[in-house]
Amino acid sequence: MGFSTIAIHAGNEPDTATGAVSVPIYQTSTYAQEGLGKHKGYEYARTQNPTRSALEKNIAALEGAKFGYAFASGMSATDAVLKLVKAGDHVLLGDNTYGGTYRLFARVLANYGIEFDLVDTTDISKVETAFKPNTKMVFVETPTNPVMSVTDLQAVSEAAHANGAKVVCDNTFMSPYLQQPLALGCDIVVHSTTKYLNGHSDSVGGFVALNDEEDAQWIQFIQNSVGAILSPMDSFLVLRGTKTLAVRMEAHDRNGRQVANFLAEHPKVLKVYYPGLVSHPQHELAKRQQKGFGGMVSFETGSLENAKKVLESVKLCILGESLGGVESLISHPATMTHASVPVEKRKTLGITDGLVRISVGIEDVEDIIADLDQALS
Ligand code: P1T
Repeated sequence: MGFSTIAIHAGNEPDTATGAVSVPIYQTSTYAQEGLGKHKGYEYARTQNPTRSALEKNIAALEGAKFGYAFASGMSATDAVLKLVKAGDHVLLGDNTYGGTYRLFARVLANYGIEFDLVDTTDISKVETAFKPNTKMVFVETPTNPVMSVTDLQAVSEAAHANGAKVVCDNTFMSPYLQQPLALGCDIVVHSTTKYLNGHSDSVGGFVALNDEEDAQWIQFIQNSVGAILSPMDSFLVLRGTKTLAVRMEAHDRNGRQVANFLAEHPKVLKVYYPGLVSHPQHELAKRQQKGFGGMVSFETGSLENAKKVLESVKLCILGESLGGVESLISHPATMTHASVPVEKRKTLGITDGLVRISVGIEDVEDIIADLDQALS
């Protein structure tokens, strides 16, 4: 079956009690049991909820995964995956990730004995030499937030497996419509469903998709034991969102390309970060690995003053954190999403004070471009 058919039907069977076509929001904390140990498979809503189960089947199917688990946020999904490693284990972390992911490693997991090193995963030779005897996991984001670096997932997976490590890919920027990490050899996919999967800027959530049964059982155990579950209402919202994922991603991709081209030719823009531009260092890899380039575009304005002018002059684009919604959002990575990354590290990655990031929405692209044009001038 094709992607959209799976998106609309996987997990979305009509309700057995009423025939409701849309999966009901099972807003309950517990379930009546017929007798001791006799129940319909649902005991307590942290452990099982039918709305969440429907979403879990849905996104797992979209990622081509056997198992999927929905969490309260992207960060809690990542945290659950990091519970596959133990104190004394070592993780290779891509040197550019969402600031919150870096913060989780540097400020939280480090306190629990999880060692990590940052590595430029766009250069496979750097990955190959970074393994240590205790390396158990490689965690990458591709394309990265916010400088859009692209990692060869197949090459990283081969290197990791040769060294006895698992590969986790944060697929938030692409969504399963534009990139399928498990098919490229990765072991685990994580998402912030807050972004494209939900797509309407009205829910915070996360997801873990994987094929290994033993790891899946542990993730499920963590989901229940720690309890950072996605609520029934949010599960419903994301399930509603994924039905239109394909059409939304096509529109984000179309608009993203046009906005990137416009910015690349603008005299006030010093540099544009977008894998769809032939000038992007991993353009050929992105063409091969992704079905499109998506709607995330970053650009360099030269200074904090210039960035501030653009960010405060836009009228249609909304100044705010997050991404992946139908509306265009504009942000300042250095002071917003990546403020927790040390300033020296930010500089080497290109996360300067002049960097502006746009999550290109699915409005009429002429209106987005006109807004950016007036803000830049
Ligand atoms: O916000 P949350 O749902 O917990 O997801 C965290 C997260 C994980 N991975 C990536 C690639 C992300 O971009 C994010 C969250 N990012 C933003 C809020 C942002 O504006 O970049």
